[in-house]
Amino acid sequence: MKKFLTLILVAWTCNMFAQNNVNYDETRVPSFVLPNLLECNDGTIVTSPQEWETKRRPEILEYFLSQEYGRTRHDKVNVSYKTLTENTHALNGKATLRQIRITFSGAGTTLETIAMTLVPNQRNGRVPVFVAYNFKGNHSTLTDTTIVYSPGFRLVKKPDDPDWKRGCQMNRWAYDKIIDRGYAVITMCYHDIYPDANGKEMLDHSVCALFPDHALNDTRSDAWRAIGAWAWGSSRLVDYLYTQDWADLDRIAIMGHSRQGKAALWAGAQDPRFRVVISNCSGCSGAALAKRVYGENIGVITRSFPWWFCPMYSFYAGNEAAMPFDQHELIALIAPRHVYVASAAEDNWADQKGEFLATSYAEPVYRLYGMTGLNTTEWPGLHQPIMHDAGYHIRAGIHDVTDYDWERFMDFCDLHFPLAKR
Ligand code: GTR
Repeated sequence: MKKFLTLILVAWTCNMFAQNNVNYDETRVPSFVLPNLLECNDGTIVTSPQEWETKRRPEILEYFLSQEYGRTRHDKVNVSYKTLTENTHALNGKATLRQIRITFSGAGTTLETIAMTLVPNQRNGRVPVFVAYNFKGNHSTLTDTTIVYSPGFRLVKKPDDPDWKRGCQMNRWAYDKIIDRGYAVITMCYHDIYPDANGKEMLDHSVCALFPDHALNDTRSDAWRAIGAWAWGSSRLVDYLYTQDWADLDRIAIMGHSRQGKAALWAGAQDPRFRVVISNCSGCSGAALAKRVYGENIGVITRSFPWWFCPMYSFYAGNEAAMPFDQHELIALIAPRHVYVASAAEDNWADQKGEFLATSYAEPVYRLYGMTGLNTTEWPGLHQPIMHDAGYHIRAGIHDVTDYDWERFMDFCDLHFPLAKR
């Protein structure tokens, strides 16, 4: 009996080791065949945008809904907005900063979040907008003492956490540059939508609780979780923009970094109001191809962050070869709208090459629309952005959002956004 137990323990440890084993060696990337974007499950080949939209695209969307991020809920939730503050002299008089309390209610639950907008004062008509979550609260993006702490923050941060410091993540928010180029920003702390930690308490404090049967839903293999909820939340920010006379509804971009890069792609795949979708260092389960199993892999991510994905996704832990879909298909769901993927040279964990290849392999769908994706399978060198209907860059440095990234994102939006409406 003792021997048997030891054997089980050894087998379990080996399995855990195999799953935790992270590969950084390009020569050990397994050979794999990606599912053909244009081949329907019944074997027919799509040859027109119409066939793509009515037949193949829904099949691919269904994979992501049922096997990776879970099913987005569409039941009606009541929403109200209250402007808490308005400062017309923000950023040395260049911008107007507003804080808006958004109250959601549904299924007997109420949830409050706080959005913050920065709108250029010098403008001629409506302005383009970046929708982008922050990680550490609205207060982390500026030192302004009037900024209210994001309500979800207290659930995940102890009172002595350094992240309570105002402006603690200002480096990620090139507000001056963004405003100077005529763009507005709407941001919100992602913890307000789904506090980013494990456990039932977090689920209960998330927007998932606004929907009937959320506890029951919890156990279904396709139950949505944090990434699905964050994607839903960014669409709610777009709903708010639709009530504002300064926002140009034809020029809305979403930008997400890392775990929010994953959520941004998922939001962009589902909500056509995002005309440009930007993923920065999104890595595993974002822009990177899963079947390369390079850097972070499904085994590692589903064990570290089980609350991000629907339960079904962990079936592919150490088993990427069995996936009937891959992340290039998530990117292709965004076409014919524009997608931009960015990598950082020191971010091997996110598999930069896999991020590039997935973007590149979305090409056939752009071609269906008579558009041009990256138009190359050759990975560019540092600081050589590719900007067609899809775009990509890799810059020097670590996993982060830098001014260089924002500048390229704005170049890409300038290229694709229609001229301003007056
Ligand atoms: C890491 C995680 C990545 C990425 C990153 C982030 O710990 O493994 O998938 O999401 O966090 O969000 O910064």
